[in-house]
Amino acid sequence: MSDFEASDLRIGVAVARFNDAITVRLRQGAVDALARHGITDICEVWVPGAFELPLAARALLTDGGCDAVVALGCVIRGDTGHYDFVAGECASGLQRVQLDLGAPVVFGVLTTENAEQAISRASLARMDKGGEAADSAVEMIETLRGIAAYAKQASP
Ligand code: INI
Repeated sequence: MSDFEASDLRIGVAVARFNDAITVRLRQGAVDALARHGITDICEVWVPGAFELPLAARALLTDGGCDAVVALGCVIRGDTGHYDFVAGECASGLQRVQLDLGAPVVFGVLTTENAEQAISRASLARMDKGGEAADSAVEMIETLRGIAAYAKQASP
């Protein structure tokens, strides 16, 4: 972990209810990781499914005043014929929000073949993808602020 002071950040955590046995674990991993960074200002919202995450992420950045958003969801291929639409639109929507607004929106959405893979990725004791997503959000804020500081110092 770097010495970046993260404790004054406001982080949005958007969680999809679909497959909530998995997404509650992703959410716990993310909240625990944010606490390790000293972050207490967390704006948490729940949405019906992964498809709704981009709109929630956008609102958290524009209306919610968040510095970054951790978007958490779980799309399991076996569950749906429209897996590719849900997963693909979620990913491209989140990417679009972060590029349009210039603020980090982290893709903490599991896209798996089956429930076993999802359980393993969400498990705090195993892959902890929720915690990884939260760490990525903090790292990207630090990176963007570093670039802004460099640009300011480099300009005449
Ligand atoms: N949403 C998910 O988050 N994961 C899924 O696996 C999923 N499946 O299987 O369909 C899913 N569907 C709901 C979707 O995200 C929307 O909430 C719904 O279509 C309403 O817009």
